[in-house]
Amino acid sequence: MKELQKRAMKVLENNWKDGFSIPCEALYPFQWNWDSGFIAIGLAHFDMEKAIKEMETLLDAQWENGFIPHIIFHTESDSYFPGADFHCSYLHPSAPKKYKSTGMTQPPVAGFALQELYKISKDKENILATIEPLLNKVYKNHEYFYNYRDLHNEGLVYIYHNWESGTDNSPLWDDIFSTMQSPEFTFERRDTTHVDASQRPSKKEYDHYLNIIEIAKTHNYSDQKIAELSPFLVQDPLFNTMLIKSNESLLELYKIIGNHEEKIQKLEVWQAKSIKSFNKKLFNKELGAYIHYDLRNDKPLNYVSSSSFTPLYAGIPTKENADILIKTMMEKFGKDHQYLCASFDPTSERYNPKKYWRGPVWINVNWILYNGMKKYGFTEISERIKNDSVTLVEKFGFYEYFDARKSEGETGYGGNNFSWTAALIIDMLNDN
Ligand code: 9WN
Repeated sequence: MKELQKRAMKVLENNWKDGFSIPCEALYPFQWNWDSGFIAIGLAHFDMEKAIKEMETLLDAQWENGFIPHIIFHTESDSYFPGADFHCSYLHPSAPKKYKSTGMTQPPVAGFALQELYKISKDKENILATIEPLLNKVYKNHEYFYNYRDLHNEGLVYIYHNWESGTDNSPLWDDIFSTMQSPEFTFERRDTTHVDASQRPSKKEYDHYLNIIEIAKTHNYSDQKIAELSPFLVQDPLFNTMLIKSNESLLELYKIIGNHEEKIQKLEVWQAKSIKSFNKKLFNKELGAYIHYDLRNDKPLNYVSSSSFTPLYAGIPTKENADILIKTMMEKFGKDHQYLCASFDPTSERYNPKKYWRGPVWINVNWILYNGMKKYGFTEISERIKNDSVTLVEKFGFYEYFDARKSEGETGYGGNNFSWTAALIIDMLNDN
């Protein structure tokens, strides 16, 4: 076994907290939704029991209406803001009494994460029996999305907060925040006590983040009211790709298990509608990339980010558009002096190579792109993205994010000993 894999396993072992993993010490001391899915994939390579437990714990926090929160506050900790007392998920009538959580979600990775567990497992029969009840919860979650988050019944679901995107302070959101008059909140940041402020969002941005939550809380996190009133309402290609890929995983697994005809039919209808609208509404030919759509202000957000290429992972683009995507990526993000793949267009004025989602490379997005490129047969580039990911981690450690400029990189950024970085490096090292 490679030395790097051993080190990655150690990171995951240290971040395991009795039933779930934290993304990293101090900076993120609770369970995060999409982190858990990625972490479970890494755990599955050496401890399937923990991988399953990670998913069970996440899905146990599901609400009665199918919603799965973005953070589950299993323990008390004051090293993170905003905590359970700010989010007040209990305001929503469907929230369980058992857990404190946020009232927002994150990209729905649970479906494909469970399929990865199935693929990695050596005992196919047993794992299917174990994950079947979990798949049913994921199905219920997708039902929630299509029932409550698909405003125009077009198969594209919205997010109502930038934290739901997972790409929290992307320059994409600048346009939306400029339409908001958020009050100045008084609060104590915790993230900047763990990480240099130059690598984190600004106070002004946090005011917007808190403002959107306050609006949702005023209406007890009602989906209907949020759709009506939230200043942030976006159809995000990364988020919808995760949903479509997870639909596909549910379909494939239900077909193997058998006796799920009704669900299969529903999934096929969702899938066809989603993919059609996705290509029609979110592909921008001039930019050669998928873009985000601002539903609140009814306009496309015409920027290229690493999210623009993720639809490859769910087989959404035609072969022709896949070629266009790769061309755009290589021209803007893939020069010899760059590691793939910066999180935002390096040729844009808004690009900041050190700040969080405004430019740095993230290993979870690289993993999504790696698998997407492989699917379409872009072997050379998929190998490059895998090698770039491994090189960054070997050089700097298991950081949360990295500088895409080869000449500038002296260290990784954000949290260190970061779980999904470790987990997905393990998965890529084991994929030949
Ligand atoms: C808010 C945990 C999470 C990731 C997100 C990443 C960051 C949180 C924060 O950390 O967001 O959810 O406080 O900055 O942006 O993608 O899930 O690792």
